Amino acid sequence: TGEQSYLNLCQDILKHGTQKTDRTNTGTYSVFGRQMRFDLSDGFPLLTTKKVPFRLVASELLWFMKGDTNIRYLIQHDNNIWNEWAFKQWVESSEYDGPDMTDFGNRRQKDHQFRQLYQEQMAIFKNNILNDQAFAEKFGDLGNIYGKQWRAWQTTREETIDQLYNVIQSIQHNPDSRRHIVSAWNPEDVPSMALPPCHTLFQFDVTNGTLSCQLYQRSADMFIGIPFNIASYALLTYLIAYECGLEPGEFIHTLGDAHIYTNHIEQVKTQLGRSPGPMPALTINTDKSSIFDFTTDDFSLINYNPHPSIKAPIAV
Ligand code: UFP
Repeated sequence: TGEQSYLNLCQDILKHGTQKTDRTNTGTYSVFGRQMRFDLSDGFPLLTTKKVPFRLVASELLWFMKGDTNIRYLIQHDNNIWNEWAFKQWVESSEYDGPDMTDFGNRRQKDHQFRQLYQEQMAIFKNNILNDQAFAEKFGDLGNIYGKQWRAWQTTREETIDQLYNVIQSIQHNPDSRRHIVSAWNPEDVPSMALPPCHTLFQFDVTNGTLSCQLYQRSADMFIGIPFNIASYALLTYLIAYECGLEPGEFIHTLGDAHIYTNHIEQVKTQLGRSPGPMPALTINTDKSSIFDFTTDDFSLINYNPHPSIKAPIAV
């Protein structure tokens, strides 16, 4: 369990993974159907074998919880993790008349001159998102991704469903229910999303005053995405537990296609050569009564002493 289960799964994929082509033209080693478990009463499961940027996990989760799908909030919080997805929509739109950005994800890695052009265009794009409200509304929105589905799932009867609010109500009023579910996978909306949800559905369980969460993730980039996803759902579980007056129990992470990109192999091996340290602890500001009023200043990690971060290209 814990960080070791993450490291074991990486080892398993390197050893037994099947080489596959993928959407991003990078290539992966991949396995299908695996599970990791993290006991949240042991501490907060932020990996220690490399530094994981908790600050970015926190602002992204609060962004989801607000029901926001526009990258403007993230950029205001100096969080750039979703920029490429919005940028892609912008450079493919008819209003874009800058240099050709086709396949920028791959080209920026191979072509130094192109990389500079890309960085210039990205800087202009970010600036416009921050300073031009109309531009942000049009090109900063990623479509009906997580925030929309969690907080305002659109029904055929022109109503919206607040799944996150509802699940908190059901945990509080009917803890033994086996229906504490939130789904981000909305088949009608999938084609319009910048990126179809990777973390598709989660379920809570209440046992002996503790709250556990299991996530089904359809597609898992083990090196870059997964350490982040573990931290994000662990944090969500802590927050929902706090809201419901429960103790955090387990986070169970179930994976569909679990893969290591071929250009992350060396980085994974470096990480596997390191030994995990003690887990940090999460502290929550108990002055606020509702997690929906939380800002990134309302929780922090203590005793996080990871090995250094490891750089790797991200597939777009
Ligand atoms: N990915 C993650 N976690 C995430 C996220 C993306 O691992 O939270 F948003 C990775 C999985 C995959 C890629 O490598 O991003 C998505 O590509 P696809 O939609 O083709 O599965």
